[in-house]
Amino acid sequence: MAIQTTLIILKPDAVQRGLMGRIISRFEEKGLTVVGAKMMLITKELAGRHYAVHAGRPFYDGLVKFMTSAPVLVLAVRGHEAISVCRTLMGETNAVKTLPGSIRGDFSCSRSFNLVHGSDGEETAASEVALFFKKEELLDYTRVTDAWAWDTSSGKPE
Ligand code: IDP
Ligand code: MG
Repeated sequence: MAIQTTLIILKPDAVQRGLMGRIISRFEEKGLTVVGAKMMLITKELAGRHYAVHAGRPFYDGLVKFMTSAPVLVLAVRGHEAISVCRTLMGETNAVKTLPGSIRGDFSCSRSFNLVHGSDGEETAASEVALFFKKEELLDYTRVTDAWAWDTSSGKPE
């Protein structure tokens, strides 16, 4: 169990549909902290590096086109078990099938325009955060509510 930092991208559909605030609130309300944030237009080159694992898949060209088509909001999100907590908050990739209660389940009904990206493991989180943020762009701070967001009485977060 650990404090982790993960990369979240509010995709072009989230920005265009005016859902940035509501999606950020989901992460904040869960007890996670935004430690980095920037709006940007992702270049084709950056999209290719970020989604290299999907190169050659049938949906790859459409995915790169989508992700480079309009501004995104890139976030570094930190907290107890942040990687899996964020994936659960996001819901499954195919928003048509995923349950209401998740970000994708509540706000999307598309398999490709599914509003958010979130790192899927410790290694990808580290490399994706480094791909989008310089070290000095990540703020190392605690929120006053952290003491009540998880239990540290045993010496490790629970
Ligand atoms: P994830 O975003 O839930 O981790 P991945 O499998 O890593 O899902 O796929 C990356 C992104 O590619 C998805 O979020 C979605 O936007 C798009 N995508 C994945 N599978 C499909 C598909 O079968 N058709 C169209 N787009 C897809
Ligand atoms: Mg993925």
